[in-house]
Parts: sequence; structure tokens; C-alpha cells
Amino acid sequence: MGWFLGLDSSTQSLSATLIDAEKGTVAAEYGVNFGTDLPEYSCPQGFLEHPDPLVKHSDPLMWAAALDLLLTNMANDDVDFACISGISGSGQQHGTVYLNATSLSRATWESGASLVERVTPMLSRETAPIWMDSATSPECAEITAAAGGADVIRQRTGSSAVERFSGPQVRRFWRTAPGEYDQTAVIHLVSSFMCSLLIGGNAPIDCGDGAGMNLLNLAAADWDPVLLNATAPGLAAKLPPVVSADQVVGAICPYFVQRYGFTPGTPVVAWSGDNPNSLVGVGGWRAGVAVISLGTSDTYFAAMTNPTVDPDGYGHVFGNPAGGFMSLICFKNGALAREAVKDEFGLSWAEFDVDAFADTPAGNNGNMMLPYFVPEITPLVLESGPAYRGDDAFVQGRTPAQRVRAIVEAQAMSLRLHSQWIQDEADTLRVTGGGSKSPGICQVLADVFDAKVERLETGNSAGLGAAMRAANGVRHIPWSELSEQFCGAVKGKDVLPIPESVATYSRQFPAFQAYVEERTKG
Ligand code: XUL
Repeated sequence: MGWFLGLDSSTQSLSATLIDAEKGTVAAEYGVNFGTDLPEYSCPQGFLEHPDPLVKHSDPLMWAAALDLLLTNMANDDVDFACISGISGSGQQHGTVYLNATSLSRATWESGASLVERVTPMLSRETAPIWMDSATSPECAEITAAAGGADVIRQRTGSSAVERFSGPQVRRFWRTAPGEYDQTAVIHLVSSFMCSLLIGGNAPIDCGDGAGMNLLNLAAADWDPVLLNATAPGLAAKLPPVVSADQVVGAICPYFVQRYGFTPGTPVVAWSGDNPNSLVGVGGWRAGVAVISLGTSDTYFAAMTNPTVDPDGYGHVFGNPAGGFMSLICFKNGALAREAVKDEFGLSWAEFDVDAFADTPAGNNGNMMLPYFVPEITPLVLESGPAYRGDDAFVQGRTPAQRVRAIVEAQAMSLRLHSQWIQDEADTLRVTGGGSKSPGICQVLADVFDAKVERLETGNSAGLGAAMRAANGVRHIPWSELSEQFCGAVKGKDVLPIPESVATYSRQFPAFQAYVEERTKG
């Protein structure tokens, strides 16, 4: 059979994409939302409430519960798991899960207990810091100093030490809870943790997601001793091995065979991060196409011919699942910031996505905003709060349509501003994620970048990318073939740049850049 399953453990949900690699079709998609389907874990937006807005942790038990719930829902819908020839997955990047020596391999996988009951005794830390956490500035500074400076870290790992990355999270845990750190036998990423549940043993970390830890040496594709030493004592012994994203890392464990009817021995391919998965899931596996993913976070990424690093320290280089490298820039103020504007004025999505743009001109008559509703990572803004500049009606919030255009233009300008270090030229933007459905957002992106915007069939590029990686890892189906089958742009939905608007944004760009610099440097 040619069915492959891609699971996507994202910030707010766990979803499944089932592809038929023989027919070249997406056979089925399912999803579990943490807020609505698992309210008992108190993570309505994917993270636990905390008095300090910089602290953002989630509950690993919720992710385990979501896996059982998702597969149960699929079984209730008569999905025949025995037809699945391979599985892989995608995890929100950077988040870390801490397991004690009870460890997955000693668990009694054959008993009737649920995944949550099995995982509970394995946790050496109840919560998992995720990519939205910004509480690790002191640790970033310490790691940077101990490793020999920001340039050294960038050259070794492809990124500066940044708040949301795993290494600083680990250091903070060691510093604030040394006893629990000592009790920790294995530190997983969200991706390798979920993969470990599937194979019933500790799964390796792939180069794509591993590069988001400030711990992996990009050139060696292995843990970097300088960064390990700079981060926390004894860390080398607590990290799983590193593998390439196409490796089969184990077979599905008996728990899933007995409970859901998977075929014994079904191969599981290493999981990776959501951005590396999305890169291949939108057909961006080779240079020339840049991808903008508009989700909880907004990200810009592209396959990279030569690994260059961002001198400003905001951009990253990760492993490309199809081989080589990829660039990535991530903005925390993505969907949640757009929703904040929509909700402030009680707008419907139609009013936000269409009407607001019909009612206002490109450039917004010079009205601008900085969209930092929550602490931002690109650029680093720890004291959040949006800012407005322009005429009185706009600044005082009397013109909702202008506020909508302002946030979308600010996000598009930020994407352009902070992607300038990437050397590969791209004349096409592939836009994915929830925001890609908005005609207004797509037109602004086409005009700000002066590039054609293509939209994709799939709503979930990370889940699709994971399913494609399963097919590539198990059946060795080449990327060119998989991309042709699964990643076509929706016909007739391309958005072309409008020359007058392109000129308006080019004129306005320096003023936006200066506004950002005032906020971040002044
Ligand atoms: C990337 C990043 C986010 C997360 C969650 O560096 O922090 O995109 O992967 O989507």
C-alpha cells in the first residue's frame, strides 16, 4: 500500500495528514485542538497561564493525550491503520521535554494503560518550555560569553543564542532546578518526544530540528562540544543521537498495533521541526522559492544554497530535510496579533480579510504601526505593546480598516526587513498557513516583496511535509516526484504585484525600518 501518515504536533493542535503516494492525493486529514478538545489541560492557546508574560510552558501530557485522542477519532472514522506503510511527524520547534531514568524503554507498553498514564512517571519536569518562552535572556548572555561570543555561536550553530531555543531553556532549568536537572536522563525536543511515544523508546533528533537548539554543529551535523559545555554540565549524556531527517528510527510500538491496528513493524521515520517539514510540504525543497507561513508564528524560510548567517542575529540556519540547509526567520506576533486587531474592533474575518483592504489604499496614507502585542523575537522586543504613528483618527483607533491594513503591512514589511540577509533570490512566494486564505494579506505580501504569491492546496504544510518525508524515508521516492504530486499551487489563485503599490511600499520602507530601529535601539 502507498499510504503514509504525517502527524503535526503544533502549538495549538495535533493533526494528521494521510497521503496516498501511489495516487498522489491527500486521502484524509484529522485534527485535535488543545483548547477545545482537551480543556482539562488548561492550555487554551497551547500554553499554561503564568504570571510572568515571558514564561510560556506547555504540558507534555497534553501532547500524549492528544495522540491517543487523534488516533481514536481516526479509528472511529474507520481509518484502516493497517494500510499505512510509514509514519513521520512534525513538532513545534525548540520546546524541550525532560524524562527521568524510568525512560520509555522500561515502560510496560503491553498493558492496558493510556499514553498519559505511561508518560506521567517518566517526566522529570512537569512542564515543557516552548518556542514562545522569552524568559532566558540571562542564560543566552551566559552561553554567548562562555562559548566565545555571538559570532562563534552563529558560525558553529547557524544562530545566535536566542531566548526560545532549547539550549538556553536547558541552562535555565539546570540553574533554577539543579536537583531535577540531575534526575533528568534524556532531554527531547517536542518532535523527538512524540516520535519516542510512537516507537516506545528514545528517538533520535534530526538535523533540521536539532539546529534550533543552539547545540548542534551545522558543519559536523552533530552535537557541538563547545556549546554543550557552555550550556549545562553533563548535557552530552542527556541528549539523544543526531540523525538525518530521512532515517527510519524504529518500528511502531506494540501499544499502537494493539490499540489501533497498525501493522506490526510499520517503520517510523525521524520526526523534524514544523518549519523544515513545511519547507518540503510546500515544494520549497530547492532554492528559488521562498515560503511564508502565516500561523501562530509567522515564518519566512527557503532552501539555502550556501549556509550564510544573519549578521543581526535574528535569522537562523536549519537542516533542510531534502539535504543541505534552509534559512528561517520567525515572528511571534503572527496570527495572535492579527486576531487581537480583529477582536479589538469586533470584526468578522470577511471584514478583516477583504473589506478592510477595499476601504484603504496601499501604504495606508502613511499610517504605520509596530505589531508587538506579545514580546517579539524578530527584532528582540521584550516589553510588549503595539505602537501607532500617523493621523489622530488612526492613532486613537477610530478607523478599524486602517488598523487592519496597518498590522498586515507592518508584518509584511517586517518579513522583508529581516529577510535581507538571505542571499538566494526568490521571485515567487509560496504562502501557507491560516492567513494564506486572506486575499488582503496575500496582495500586501505580493506588493511589499514585488513577487508573485502562490497559494497551496494544503492547509497543513507541516503535516503534509511529514507524510512526504515518511514516503521519502521508507520508499525513497525522490523529492522532485513528491513535490510534483503534492505541492502544486492552486490554479487561478496566484496574486501578482501591482506596480503602483510596489512603488508605494518601496518609498515607505525606510520610514518603517527607522520606526523599528527607534523602538529596538532607542
Ligand atoms: C521557529 C519557531 C516557530 C515554532 C512554532 O524558529 O520558533 O516557528 O517552530 O511554529
